[in-house]
Amino acid sequence: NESPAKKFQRQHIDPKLPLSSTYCNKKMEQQDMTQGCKPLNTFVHEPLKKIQAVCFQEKVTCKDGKTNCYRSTSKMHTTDCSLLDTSKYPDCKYQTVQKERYIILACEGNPFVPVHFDASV
Ligand code: PAX
Repeated sequence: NESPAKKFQRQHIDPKLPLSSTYCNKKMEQQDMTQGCKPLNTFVHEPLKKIQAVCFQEKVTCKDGKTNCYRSTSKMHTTDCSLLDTSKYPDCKYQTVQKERYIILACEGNPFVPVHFDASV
């Protein structure tokens, strides 16, 4: 059974920068997000420790009003995978867009680690 922390790592962490425009089509499938075609998913291309450290950076309110969100103090390399409206389930097709952004994560537990990707700014 996958822990919330491991689920976050599977869905949102890939230390390697994407090298191609088909990154999201492959990576969304490999990381098991294509049963249902997840509509939007962000990968962060930074080391695990650097992403976990965000839980101890700037505290902010989450989109849903909860108070367990944290914004990174530096910009990070990210890729947004957005489901194309021409995509026909179960063949999930994504647009791949690389961005350098501040990330906002929800953190929980002991150890206090990321469990949800709230937004990027
Ligand atoms: P999730 O299901 O939203 O959260 P995600 O981040 O991969 O998954 P379980 O037990 O799995 O249900 N959790 C929280 N969620 C939200 N807000 C707070 N504060 C919070 N604290 C704890 C994973 C688990 O984290 C728990 C939550 O209960 C879940 O527990 O986004 C929908 C998805 O799209 C991604 C982020 C979400 O997937 P939205 O907009 O509805 O919040 N996503 C979204 C993204 O990857 N990139 C983006 O830019 C945006 C906007």
